[in-house]
Amino acid sequence: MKHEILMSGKMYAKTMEVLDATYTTHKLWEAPDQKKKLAELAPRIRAAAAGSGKFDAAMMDALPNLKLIANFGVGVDSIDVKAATQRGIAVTNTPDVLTDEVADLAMGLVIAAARRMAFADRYVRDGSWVNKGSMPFTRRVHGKTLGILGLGRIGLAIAKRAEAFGMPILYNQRRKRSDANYRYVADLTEMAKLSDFLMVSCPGGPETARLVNEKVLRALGPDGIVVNIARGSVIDEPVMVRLLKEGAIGGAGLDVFADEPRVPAELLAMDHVVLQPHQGSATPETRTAMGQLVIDNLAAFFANKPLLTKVG
Ligand code: 8YV
Repeated sequence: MKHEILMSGKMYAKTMEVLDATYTTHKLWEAPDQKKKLAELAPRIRAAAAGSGKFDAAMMDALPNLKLIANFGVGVDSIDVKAATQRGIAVTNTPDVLTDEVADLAMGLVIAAARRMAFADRYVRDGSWVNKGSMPFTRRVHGKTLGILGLGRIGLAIAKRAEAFGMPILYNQRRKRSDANYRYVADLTEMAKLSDFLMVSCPGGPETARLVNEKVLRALGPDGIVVNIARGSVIDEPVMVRLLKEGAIGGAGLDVFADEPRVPAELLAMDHVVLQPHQGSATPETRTAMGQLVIDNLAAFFANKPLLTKVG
């Protein structure tokens, strides 16, 4: 007999196909009354696969036999991990397999924002090149200083790429790494002041909420560019929008937003920002590998084997 699992949110379609073939899956987003559905499933659900959307303490309380939440994604900020730990529920994520994919997009955003590639593309398409001549000059990337907020797996992969562009690298996080040869700057505002590009690559969640505030952004300055491939919550978004509008910061490359998929209307009208629909890990290779970790963690759980990528 197949085990039953709860799926709290959608994930990569091919991963869902495998889960559907392996388990009796209950897709919460398809239930007209989710509370009722959870109550009905409560006695039987021991494991859940989490895709987009929240997994909060109330959902955990509704599932007293839940022992595992296997998250599709490295960031677990949509799951109340503390509440899970208190209830003896393990949480797994999908680290490493997406690191290089996200780092590629991060460097792409550095270049796209500095060289205004999205604006330039529109400039060609709308006939401006023909009608107005050359477009305005943009900003240099190589040799400019990159300040990385969060030198974790993804931050390190970005640093490695930036080195190839001859960029001096600074980083800020709670603690200095003993294994990294980049300059640690203990104060984020100070790092922003020293940087041409501020790269946000730290985890989301309450601990980093609006860490990139007005003071930090003003320190980055009118020639500075902020790039975010982490979570929209890390930047004070309304403040960033205002400072971009005022020219107090020079530009932005953003893959993530505070209230996805909604993006502030003011950003849509700006030529000095490049916007992406949270696609950092979105290639078939990487999404397949992320899905495999969800599949393998669930399989390990039901086989009473150690989980592969447990958080915390
Ligand atoms: C998303 C991500 O999880 O891994 C993460 O933390 O942000 C992404 O890979 C992905 O969009 C799945 O919904």
